[in-house]
Amino acid sequence: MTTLTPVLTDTWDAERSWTLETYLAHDGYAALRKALTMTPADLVQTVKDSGLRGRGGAGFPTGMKWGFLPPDDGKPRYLVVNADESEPGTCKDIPLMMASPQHLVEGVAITSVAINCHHAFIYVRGEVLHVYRRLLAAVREAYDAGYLGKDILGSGFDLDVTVHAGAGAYICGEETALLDSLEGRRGQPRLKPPFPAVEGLYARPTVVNNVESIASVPAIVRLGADWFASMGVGRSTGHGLFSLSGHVTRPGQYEAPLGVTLRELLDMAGGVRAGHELKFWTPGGSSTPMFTSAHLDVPLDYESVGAAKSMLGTRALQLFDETTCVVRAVSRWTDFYAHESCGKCTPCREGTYWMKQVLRRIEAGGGADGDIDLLLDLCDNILGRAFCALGDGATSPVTSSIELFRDEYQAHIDGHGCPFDPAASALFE
Ligand code: L3W
Repeated sequence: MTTLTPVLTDTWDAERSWTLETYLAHDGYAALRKALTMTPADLVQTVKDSGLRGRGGAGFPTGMKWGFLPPDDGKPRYLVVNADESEPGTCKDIPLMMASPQHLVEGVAITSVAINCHHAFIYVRGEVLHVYRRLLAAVREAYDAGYLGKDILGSGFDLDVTVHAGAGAYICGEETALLDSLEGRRGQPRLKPPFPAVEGLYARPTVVNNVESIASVPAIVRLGADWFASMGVGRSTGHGLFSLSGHVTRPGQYEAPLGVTLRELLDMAGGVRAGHELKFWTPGGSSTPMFTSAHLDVPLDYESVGAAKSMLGTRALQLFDETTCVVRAVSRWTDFYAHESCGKCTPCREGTYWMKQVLRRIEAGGGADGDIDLLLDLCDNILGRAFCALGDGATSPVTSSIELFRDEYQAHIDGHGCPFDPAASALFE
């Protein structure tokens, strides 16, 4: 039986868990002290050996990304933390930053030592003013205690950290759009390559990592790469936050080894809401193809979820029971993507708009024969043709729901309306 692995969540139940005082009482900053005795190369190797993969959705190996930085030429290089969490269902970084922001601040300091960067940025989503304020307070506490600023802990290493609030755009979670936004421009994705590791913020080498990735670094340095790599399965090492939401008895964050199954997580979360059955769920946010109750035992690691034709993404497990209309759910997600498309490329800008129109009319009872194939054709014209991952992500709920629930789409068309009572589901307006 899988049990929880409280590392990032270890202090969340403590009184004033977000303070430096609480963090220090739980081995806080022991890892930074250790890191300052190590060479940058050893630090990068430790993270490579741990097998840590980016926790922001793509699962790219973190240590390898750090290793892509060109040789140090003495000019600025930057660390940018992507704290622009906005994917529907994704809700791990914001609670982490609220409950224990010092995990992130210490991770920023250690990563900066590893890549020899002296100015790091935390780019936080604009709408979450309370998170921005908490981060500002955490960074201030760390400066006052000598963990940031000039001559950190007498090591001779200087580090400034800037917390920057965006203006509330999903596209700014795409790393290059984030960099444009941070530079003061309208956030739109840049062509890659060059990757940020080579030419990023202010055209300088830049590491962009997700909040949870960076917050995972202190424990890896303190407890060792082997400790981290002993958890998980295969190339999906370690543990992570699994966010359960929707029709579940005890929604919330469950920190568990990669490879845990939804069935095991549901055992800990009290199951699907009483008297109901699981109908569909997302393994990693709305842009990952949906699963059904047939996937309860798929190990939630990158490879197993991929083999089951989805993506682990951000481990945002949104659960929907049999009262939920899948067309309605997909229609709401598509509204989101159409609204958040930055407009830079035609397939995404026009395609998400048209998907929204077709889904809305099917849902409202005005769907025509051929509309399901029209949706699939629209997806075909977006997938692989959009400038960044937003367009591809927008097609996932549509194509996967049609594959799994085509009859339900057809029932809306044949019955000239939705057969579900939205009040019974009570998740969508
Ligand atoms: C240097 C190379 N660097 C790749 C770096 C690259 C990036 C990372 C991963 O999208 C996914 C997306 C969402 N030299 C490199 C290199 N890199 N090759 O590796 O890159 P990539 O392109 O695989 O992914 P991405 O563009 O970062 C992220 C999915 O995550 N997702 C996202 C959810 C949304 C949030 C949120 O709300 N904040 O996380 C969920 O599934 O669809 O596929 O750093 O530079 N040769």
